[in-house]
Amino acid sequence: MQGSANLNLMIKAARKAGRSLVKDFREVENLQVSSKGPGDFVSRADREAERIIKEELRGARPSYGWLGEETGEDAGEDPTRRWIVDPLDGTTNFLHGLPHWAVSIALEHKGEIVSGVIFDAAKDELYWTEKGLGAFMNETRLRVSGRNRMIESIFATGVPFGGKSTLPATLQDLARLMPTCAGVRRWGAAALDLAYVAAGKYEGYWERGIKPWDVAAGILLVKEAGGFVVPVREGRDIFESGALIASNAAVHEPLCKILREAA
Ligand code: LIP
Repeated sequence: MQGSANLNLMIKAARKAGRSLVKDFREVENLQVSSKGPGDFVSRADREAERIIKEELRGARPSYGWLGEETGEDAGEDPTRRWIVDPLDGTTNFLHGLPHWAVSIALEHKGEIVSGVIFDAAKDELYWTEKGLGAFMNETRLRVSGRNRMIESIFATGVPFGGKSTLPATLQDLARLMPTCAGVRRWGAAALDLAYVAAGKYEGYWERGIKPWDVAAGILLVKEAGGFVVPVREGRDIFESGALIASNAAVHEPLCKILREAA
């Protein structure tokens, strides 16, 4: 399947940043035993990955805008297009030597995500999508799962940490949802949670208090794999509210009902 020139550019940037992160990840494992831990080292690895991506993308498309987790927002001459980038989604996993993190890059055009790449470099799994073209992992086409019974379904979420205000609502979500399903996972990388919904591994994912760069590429991936992505509160903008529900078609309604009643 042939993607656009922009998609190829995004894949190139994600692979290049991924290589740099894999090299640093090996080092992180050695730093766990030091009393200071690998915190500063990981911050540098994260910033370096964003630098690499920015150099690749802005070098080729200097007029596009930019929204990156590390370097923030920069409008660009072309107000209709911007890159939305998380160079290292799953930073806490990376910091603790857990191989579950990814590079996430999306391209937005006139307010709509048109291409997305999520690269799980530790597992060499490249998720990619383009509007109207479908969703893929490496060469394999992705489809959301067909499971339609809540009690057989597995869901993923992110549980707020470090005193975030969204914790009580998430605990309510868990209390209402867990008795109805086969389990809830909290793996710590939103981009991969969405990729796993697209790949039919999870039936759904939701999170409150999430940032655009964590989910921009994954939202399109789920939609292009035949799933649904909606804000937790109807009518809200996902990026502004930072709260979303993504799922296969079959459990979409019961999942939304539970999560919308919780808070
Ligand atoms: C993290 C997410 C994680 C979520 C955290 C955080 P980071 O992104 O992917 O799943 O629960 O709130 O946003 O900070 O590792 O890029």
